[in-house]
Amino acid sequence: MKNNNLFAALRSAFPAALDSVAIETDNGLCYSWRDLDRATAMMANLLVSLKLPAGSRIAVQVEKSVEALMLYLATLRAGYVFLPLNTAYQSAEIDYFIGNAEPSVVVCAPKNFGWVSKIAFKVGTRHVFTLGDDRSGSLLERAAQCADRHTVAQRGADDLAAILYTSGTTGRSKGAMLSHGNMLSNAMVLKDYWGWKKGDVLMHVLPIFHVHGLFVAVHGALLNGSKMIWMARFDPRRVLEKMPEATVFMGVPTLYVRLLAEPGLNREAARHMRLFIAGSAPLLIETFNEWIARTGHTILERYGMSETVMLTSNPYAADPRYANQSERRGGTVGFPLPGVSLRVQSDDGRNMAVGEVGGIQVKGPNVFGGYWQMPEKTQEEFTPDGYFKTGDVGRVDQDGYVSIVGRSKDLIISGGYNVYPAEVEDVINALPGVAESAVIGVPDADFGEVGVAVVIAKAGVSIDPANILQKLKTMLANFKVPKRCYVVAELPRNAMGKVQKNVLRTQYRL
Ligand code: MCA
Ligand code: AMP
Repeated sequence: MKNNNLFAALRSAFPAALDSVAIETDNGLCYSWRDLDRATAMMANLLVSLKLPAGSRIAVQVEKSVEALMLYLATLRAGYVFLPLNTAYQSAEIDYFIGNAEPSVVVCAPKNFGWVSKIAFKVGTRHVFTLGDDRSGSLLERAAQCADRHTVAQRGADDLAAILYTSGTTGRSKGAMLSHGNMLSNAMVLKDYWGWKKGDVLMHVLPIFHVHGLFVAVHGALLNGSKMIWMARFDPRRVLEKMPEATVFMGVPTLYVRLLAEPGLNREAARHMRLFIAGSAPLLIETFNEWIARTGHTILERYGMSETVMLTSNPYAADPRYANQSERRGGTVGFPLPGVSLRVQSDDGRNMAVGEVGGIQVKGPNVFGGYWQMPEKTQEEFTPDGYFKTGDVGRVDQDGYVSIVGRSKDLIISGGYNVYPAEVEDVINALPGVAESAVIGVPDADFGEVGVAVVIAKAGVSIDPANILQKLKTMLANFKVPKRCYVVAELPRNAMGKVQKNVLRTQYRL
């Protein structure tokens, strides 16, 4: 019987020369393909030895490291469900995710063991391990005692492989359930569509707790048997230094903006590169054009979501199979990927004509199965004929290029991270002295968009905006904390009493 475990496909793409370098870290460590195979086998055997129930979630909040990547691969290999958590999340956020997902295993940074284990034990998690970014911690100590051979667990295409939490416009975060089939089908399409070839080297600079860094980048390189140059954090100078050794780079628009600020970014620096890919947030046309002028390369922009992995992409090159798809067009996210059906509909369910703006809906083997333990929410997000409503607003032009022009969901995308104003407003509104608040996104040269909080104090109370921001930093992941806060007498409202965020956006843009 065919094994649809995503790890089985990634493992079978390892090159025959298992002792060649698979990952080179920024501080000079080299991991071979054999190291990846053995270490993931040891970690998988550790998980198996815990005799976890089928479908157990392995929740992980650790700094980026090759061992953290191995833990992801080992979780797939053993057939459990990976649940990555942003390192910026604070205890209240972790408390919610762990409470909601009820993981059997939690892995955290050694310095966080005290508070994370308390949260985990409270919900009945039996195993809490630690993993540092310097190969320290109990996970590796325990895995070192396990055998380095492991038969990949048999999994079906529909079996759950990962849960990614994404916030919502109302209520709490939802766990998007992605199957082995969702991720493998998407990775195989991208391998072909982006022309991955022998000798490609990926420069990996993104965090590994979201779709972009963990799935799109890692699956792309592994499925092609390609080496990765692994950087724990994005440093534009370091990227430039290593660029001559790489051929593929993936980044959110902020990374391109920061690279453009480096005088050393020029044609010479990028001469070995084959492909620059951008996504997770809108790439400004100015950035797209400046990149061409400075490097001679045209950034390939693509579009995806946690719920769907990748949906559309600009073309890599003229391909006779996709007749009109040759040029990468700035300001567009390209074409629906092979296998993805994409349509644009009005709110009342009418298909929009070419060029008309409406809600983007998608269907395909990459689209998730639903939100973890939220069947009603899942149903709300799908149309009766099975299309997923992305919440993005866009159009398809006469050549078939998709453009995203806005969002029907109240969402701020800051430096590639999603921030839901409703979540931040809830936290602000619960602070002493606050009557209500509105959080809006305003344009920002570095992060694309940043949050601004506009707050109304309770009658007779005086509140200090700096104090509010200070408090939020202890309660929310740092990227969710608004960059500015204003205390005002009233919020603009429409006739229905709804806060007019458009008015605020104009008023508070710098
Ligand atoms: C850091 N800060 C931010 C952000 N990042 N503020 C707003 N938005 C951000 N994204 C703030 C911190 O709170 C801190 O503020 C200060 O900046 C410095 O923090 P530091 O961690 O040093 O920042 P950095 O290292 O410069 O990080 C910027 C970054 C990072 C490299 C752009 O945000 C990043 O890696 N973004 C990529 C996100 C990503 O991978 N998204 C993919 C999602 P203070 O000093 O006041 O505390 S997957 C997805 O969206 C879909 C599926 C898709 O299509 O890919
Ligand atoms: P997330 O759920 O964190 O994975 O974020 C998904 C959202 O990011 C999408 O619904 C879009 O709003 C946005 N997004 C991703 N790629 C792009 C892009 N290339 N252009 C504009 N928005 C994008």
